[in-house]
Amino acid sequence: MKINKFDIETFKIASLCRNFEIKVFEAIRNKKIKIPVYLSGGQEYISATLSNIIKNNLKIKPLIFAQHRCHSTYLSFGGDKIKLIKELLGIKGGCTNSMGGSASIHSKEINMFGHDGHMGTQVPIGIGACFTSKKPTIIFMGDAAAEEDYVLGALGWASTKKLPILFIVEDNNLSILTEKKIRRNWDMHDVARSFKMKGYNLNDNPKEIFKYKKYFFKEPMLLNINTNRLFWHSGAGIDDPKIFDRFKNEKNKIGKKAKILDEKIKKNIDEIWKKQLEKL
Ligand SMILES: Cc1ncc(C[n+]2csc(CCOP(=O)(O)OP(=O)(O)O)c2C)c(N)n1
Ligand SMILES: [Mg+2]
Repeated sequence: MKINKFDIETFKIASLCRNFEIKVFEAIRNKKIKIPVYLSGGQEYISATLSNIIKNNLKIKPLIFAQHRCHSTYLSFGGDKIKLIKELLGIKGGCTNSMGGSASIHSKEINMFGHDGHMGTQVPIGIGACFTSKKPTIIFMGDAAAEEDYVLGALGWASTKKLPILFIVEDNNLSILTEKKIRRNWDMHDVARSFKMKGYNLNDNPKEIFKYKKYFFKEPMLLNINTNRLFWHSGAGIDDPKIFDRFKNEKNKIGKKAKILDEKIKKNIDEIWKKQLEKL
């Protein structure tokens, strides 16, 4: 594979997210974090690729609406690492005033709106924000949240009004532990198309995601991106240690350069965490 600047930049963002989540994993195990936590490890290539395209390539600062599994979204789009650590540890100065916790990461700096805990509500709320402001907007939802009635109705409105929204379904095939095939016999990209908007089904390979860049924020579009959740739905545990890991795959593809970068990023994250943990 030919490695270019885009691959390296995306890797750097993903490495930040992965190494951060590994520290969160440890902090939950060591009982330093005492609140419910939703780890995004395994899924970080989605937000890393999108932020690299949107922030660095298109130079757009969209409104961001995410769901509960949102650490990687926040970090990828430039959220302050220390503020997130403080938020998770419950120390003063957290990104959501140390009151939102893992599931409701909020940040004025990056235009990210904290989630209210009802899965899928970020979709109608984000659509409303875009409808009134007309600002480019990115809305993330889980594959289960996509099944909520209010999500589907709101998608129709976004299509009718041709709003500049990028809908991202982070499809880890799971609603807590229930697989998609047990829950439904339809696909989200087909639903989007039935609402007369662009809808595609792809995996979290950065090269795949990049193909759709030309449509970003020109009109409503939904990308159903298949990925894998490495850790438990909530808390620190591993369901299937053999599951495909996009991050490791990309790291191996890039080779030595990725290993060096990853080490450096890991060291930096470890130091930042150490400092904050000492405050407890
Ligand atoms: C309206 C509503 N129903 C049920 C729940 C309980 N619940 C929390 S997370 C979750 C599964 C979410 O799955 P998905 O949207 O695919 O996101 P993922 O956890 O896979 O990232 C459920 C059922 C909830 N928070 N809100
Ligand atoms: Mg899911």
